Amino acid sequence: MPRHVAANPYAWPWNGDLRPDNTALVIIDMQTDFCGVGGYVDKMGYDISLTRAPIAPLQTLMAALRGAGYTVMHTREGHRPDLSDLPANKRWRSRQIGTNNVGIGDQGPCGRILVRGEPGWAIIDELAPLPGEVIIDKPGKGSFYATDLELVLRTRGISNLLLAGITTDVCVHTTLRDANDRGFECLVLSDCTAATDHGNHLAALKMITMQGGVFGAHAPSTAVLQALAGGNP
Ligand code: C5J
Repeated sequence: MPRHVAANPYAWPWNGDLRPDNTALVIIDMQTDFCGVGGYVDKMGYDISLTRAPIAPLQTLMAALRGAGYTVMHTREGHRPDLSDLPANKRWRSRQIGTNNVGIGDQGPCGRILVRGEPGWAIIDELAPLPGEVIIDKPGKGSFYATDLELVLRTRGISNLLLAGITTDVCVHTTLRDANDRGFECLVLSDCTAATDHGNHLAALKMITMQGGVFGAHAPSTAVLQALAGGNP
């Protein structure tokens, strides 16, 4: 019996094959550095109420998906403490915005910015991974680059990805595009993602809808909950 999520621009997934054992929720970079007080995004001067907006809907969705036996995975953007995996241009650019020439790898209110093991790099308590859930540590914006994400997904037989987290226009979109090119069927969750600029969030969602769903589809988390409850055959 096929099962779909009511999504834009098509009922997702394309083949109606939505099951707990072939579908994963991937929550991207819900770290203090991106959505916490004193973190990297806050330090750059952006409004963290935008990047915190996905927290509440994600809590509801995570509970439902975990309860139904779906895989829940997490990513963290961050660099080795010796910064040997931090490209010089990434560090330089990150120092151009905000105050005091402070950027990635430098000391901030939450420890060294986007450095593995520091307080700001941690996933926020509200969305803490459960024991046993996969966490992917990534040095770049995409979740596939220099990680074992693809191997983990293929090993588990996962073909459908529900993408959530921040930011819609950067790490979520890079992951979406890379996943799509690898043949994964992707749904971006419009209320469980956010950007540092709301216009960018909306534009990033709109891009997905071009060419019949060039990267997949998007939908609010309520549509996923409805599908789990048995709606939308
Ligand atoms: C950024 C991310 N925006 N997680 N990272 O630098 O989107």
